[in-house]
Amino acid sequence: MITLLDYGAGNVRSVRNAICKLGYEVRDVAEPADILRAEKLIFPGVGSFGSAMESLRRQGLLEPLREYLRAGRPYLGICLGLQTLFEGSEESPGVAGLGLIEGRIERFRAPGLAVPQIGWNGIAIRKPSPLLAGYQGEKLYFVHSYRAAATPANRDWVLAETTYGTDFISAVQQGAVAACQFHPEKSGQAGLTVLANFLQSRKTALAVTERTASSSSQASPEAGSGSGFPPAGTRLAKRIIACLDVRSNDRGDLVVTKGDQYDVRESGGEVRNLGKPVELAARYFREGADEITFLNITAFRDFPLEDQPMLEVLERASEQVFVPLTIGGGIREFTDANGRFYSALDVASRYFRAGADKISIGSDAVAVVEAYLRSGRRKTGQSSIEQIAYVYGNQAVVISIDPRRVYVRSPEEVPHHVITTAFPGPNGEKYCWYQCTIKGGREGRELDAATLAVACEELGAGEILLNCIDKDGTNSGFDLELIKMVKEAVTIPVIASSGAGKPEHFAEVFAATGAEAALAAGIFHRREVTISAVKDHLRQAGIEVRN
Ligand code: 1PR
Repeated sequence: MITLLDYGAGNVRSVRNAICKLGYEVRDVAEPADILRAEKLIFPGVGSFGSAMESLRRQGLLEPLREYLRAGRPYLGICLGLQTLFEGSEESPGVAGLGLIEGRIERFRAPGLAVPQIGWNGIAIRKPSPLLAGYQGEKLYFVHSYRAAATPANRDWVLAETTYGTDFISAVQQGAVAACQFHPEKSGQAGLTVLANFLQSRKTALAVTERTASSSSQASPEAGSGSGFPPAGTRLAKRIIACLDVRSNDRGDLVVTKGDQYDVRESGGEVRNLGKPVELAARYFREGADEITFLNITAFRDFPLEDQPMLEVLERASEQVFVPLTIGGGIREFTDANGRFYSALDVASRYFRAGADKISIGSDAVAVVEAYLRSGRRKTGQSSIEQIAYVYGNQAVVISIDPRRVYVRSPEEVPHHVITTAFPGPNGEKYCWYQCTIKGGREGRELDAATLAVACEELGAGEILLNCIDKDGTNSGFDLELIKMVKEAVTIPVIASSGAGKPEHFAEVFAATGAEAALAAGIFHRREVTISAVKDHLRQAGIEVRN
């Protein structure tokens, strides 16, 4: 029996699913005394440092948790569950942490470094531990903007370090108390092994002497850092994402479909059917996708909370898929037929509870940014982006952009972000801008993709999913000009999407634009190219990928 400390902030379903998959039962902390009754406690923190500490305090959980930790009883903190063990965080000045480990959490800061760190990175192991038994040097999944640094004062706690701009602590352990910055529940088989090691360990058996695992780093032992450890030397991988566009066909069955420039109907008028959503997601997990995205492409018409089949798809997929799941479509406020109001946060919360790790906002982001720009960039805290980022963290909010190329004769012709293009327009135009659209490309707006991306970052979005209607389904390669323009405009990670036709296109987009991830749909659904063929090619091209 495992006790899960879910203080109500968000998605702990992934952790719950992973524990169940490993054959254990989960009990929730319902009252403060449950903490001291726990045999083993898992704390998967969600949201900000301040909101996590405040929730613990409000619910009377802080003191029992401190007592549990002081007694050195079996504990596994995940992500924020590691950070809260420290004294405080730059994220929430003035808020005290649990104070078990000396040091303060600070934001990632380095020129050109995309923040949050989202994706798969290695770990350099600093001491032997049964928590990492069977670990073979695989990359693990991280998603965070803040990190702890190793110092002489906390050195004894450090179990592993990872490099992202700088070296940071990716796992800590003393006796039966352990925590990791990566998400074992989302790190594929390697992560499940770490979790199983914790679940199987006898009460205090995490403190152990023999060497159990090897380092995944290319550390050079002679170089030193302030903490006395050699450089971790790990590298973040470029992510390969499989995307499933989902909608009902004319018989009402939910299918994975795929369009050509967003047109998903065959010439006979039928919605193209490329498979069942859960089966396909499970296949991509097995085949090595680093992430899976579901886009409910007609959700702008219907209210997604009435779309039970879509929620079921997510629930069932999250029981089988142990890499991050993103879901998009219809995330906006809504009033139902009975006059009941739902905020965009309500809709997103339902998706998170059903198993999403991130949500993606398309049409509503355009409306939010139009209002934001009209107001002279005044933040109200009320928009979907701000509200969801506040509760679930910036990294949980992805903005899906559906731009279309518009040619112009000169940059002065429109009040938008115009670029010079190497692919002149039908009348020889040498310039173009990228127009944002809503409702799956059905309606163009007077807003360009770069301006939208920058405004969304200001409002708290954590990542950009950059589609391109002109390129979608063409297999002709990504729109490098578009992706480079947006990548240069923002500091959050950018996922390149639309147009992948062969492995070379992935190497090209990473080399030419610096995008953090690349997404494809058609070539994977039709089995024209496998995910492993893409990764083999990237590896040969010297681009870091997850095995
Ligand atoms: O506007 O918040 O309700 O969200 C709707 C979501 O649905 C948006 O993310 C939007 O991109 C998506 N969407 C709407 N209509 C379509 C359509 O295809 N008719 N799909 C659609 C977007 C683009 C990618 C696609 C890549 C890769 N499809 O998802 O997977 O272009 O394709 P490829 O590799 O085959 O070229 P809201």
